[in-house]
Amino acid sequence: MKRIVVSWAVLGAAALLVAFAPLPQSARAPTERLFRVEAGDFAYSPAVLHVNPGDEVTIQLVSTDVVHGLYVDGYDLRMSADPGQSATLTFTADQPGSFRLRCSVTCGALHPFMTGKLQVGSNFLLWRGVGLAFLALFGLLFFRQPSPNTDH
Ligand SMILES: [Cu+2]
Repeated sequence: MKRIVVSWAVLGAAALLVAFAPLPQSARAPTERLFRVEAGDFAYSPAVLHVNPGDEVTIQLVSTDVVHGLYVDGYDLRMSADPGQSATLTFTADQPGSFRLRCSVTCGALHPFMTGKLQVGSNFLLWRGVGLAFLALFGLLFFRQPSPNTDH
């Protein structure tokens, strides 16, 4: 019985650690990042831009069909590119997190689905969630009570 209590305490401590441990600061020095994003056929390519906090990010938006825009949620930045032309936007990725990119110019039927993502730093929330899920699963398997005997 005592062993079970100790095991629960260890599991609980591990869960707290996973959920609330301070975030490690990025060891990398901020750098300049250039992304060439092609916009066309209601999609961005690449659709996910991954940078480190503090990076100076330049997005070169190239439209391959009609006029497309690019709006960065959270950073409140927007740009648009005419067909066959490109536009550039430079900013410092000073807010960590995950930000949605979306087209800011109504470009056709699938315009609302033209989205992408700017990921600044690691997705810690996701990894914490994954860690907690694994701990819960482990706890469930480890402490599973023998199923009650339903025979009469
Ligand atoms: Cu568009």
